Amino acid sequence: MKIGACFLLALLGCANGYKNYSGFQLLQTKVLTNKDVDSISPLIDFAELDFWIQPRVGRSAEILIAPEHAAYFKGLLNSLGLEPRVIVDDISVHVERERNEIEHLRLLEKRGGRAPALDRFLNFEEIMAYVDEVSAAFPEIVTVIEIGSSWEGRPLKVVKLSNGPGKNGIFFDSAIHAREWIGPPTALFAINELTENLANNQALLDANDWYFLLIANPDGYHHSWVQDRFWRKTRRPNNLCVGTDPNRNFDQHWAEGANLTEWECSATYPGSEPFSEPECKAISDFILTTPSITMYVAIHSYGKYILYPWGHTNDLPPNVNELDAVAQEANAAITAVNGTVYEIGTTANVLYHAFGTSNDWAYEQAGISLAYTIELPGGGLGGFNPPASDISLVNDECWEAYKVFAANIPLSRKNF
Ligand code: 0X9
Ligand code: ZN
Repeated sequence: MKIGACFLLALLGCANGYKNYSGFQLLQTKVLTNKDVDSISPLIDFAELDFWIQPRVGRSAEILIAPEHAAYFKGLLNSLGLEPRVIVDDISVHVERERNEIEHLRLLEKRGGRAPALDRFLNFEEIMAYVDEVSAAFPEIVTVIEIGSSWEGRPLKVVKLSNGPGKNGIFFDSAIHAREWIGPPTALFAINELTENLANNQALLDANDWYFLLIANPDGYHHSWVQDRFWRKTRRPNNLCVGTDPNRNFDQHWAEGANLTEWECSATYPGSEPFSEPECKAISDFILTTPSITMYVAIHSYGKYILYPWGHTNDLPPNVNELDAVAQEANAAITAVNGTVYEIGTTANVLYHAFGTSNDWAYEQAGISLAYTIELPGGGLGGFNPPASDISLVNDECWEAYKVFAANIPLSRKNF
């Protein structure tokens, strides 16, 4: 049995259960023109290519590629005139650095109090343990609402912070994309500010309720810790491959524009039908049955963007002026911390077309007129694993932005 398991792991290219990323390269294209974006776009859904930065005019795309496919795809990109160059020669070096750093910080840590470790990344169990601790320590403020379970049976826990009835609320989803580890720390930081540090933040809780779904994709998040650092999707098996992109699985212009040829194995596979993923269905049910939530923020990485609808069209949404004004205010608050500047605009205009996202679903289907996606900074050379030393600045910046969002919570839902 043991030998069989080891043999299987070896076949899968795993050492100690970890997916082996040695020799995986991060490629960067030249700055893309309109025509370049058209010629690279058909490659987006190729299972062999993991786009870390999607193609867009005036930017370079970044693509992770396995060693066995590198020569072919570099040739292909070159033949399209996209001038790929290797910006990270061996991404496994970064994965190992990160793993060692986490172990090192864990050893140094002497946890006694309730405050979460805010200076390193926390795994799913550590985050759930903190959720239990904080709700036990602040029962008059913190309620944990289990809104459902993941495919593998992990709980989807929403932390609700409230000091009285009758208030409107802001909802955050984070780590819906498993590998985007920089999101949950910013939500943990906010929870800590509203509990341990409430004396300095009382007005924020007097004004409204706060809801945090810290890990919206628990199976994927767990998988990204124990097996494949760059896992993005859920873990429900399909016919050919495992996982659906939960941020393509919401029932809003679902699967429009999806590439049918590289369907199930693509990083942005939208699932067999809208809400095929229990994680997405649970979010939708919870939001629809909690009408006091009138603001939605999806926390992602990486790229330093504050995005708002639409993703499915380049048209502007009805209340674009209001959406933009609050985003500008949030960006100004971020910039005031340390000079960091985020880019602002609609997903389709600033980034790329995206269908079936939680952000646009909340806006159109739930009538949440202020609904955003914040793409937090990348870091180091491999964008999804910034060093732990970056966490504190990102937390400080995000906290300022989250306060601006909360200060602008609409009074009610709206259907345009
Ligand atoms: O592609 C995505 O789902 C998000 N980017 S990421 O690199 N984190 O995967 C952007 C989606 C933003 N758009 C909307 N939510 N509308
Ligand atoms: Zn994401």
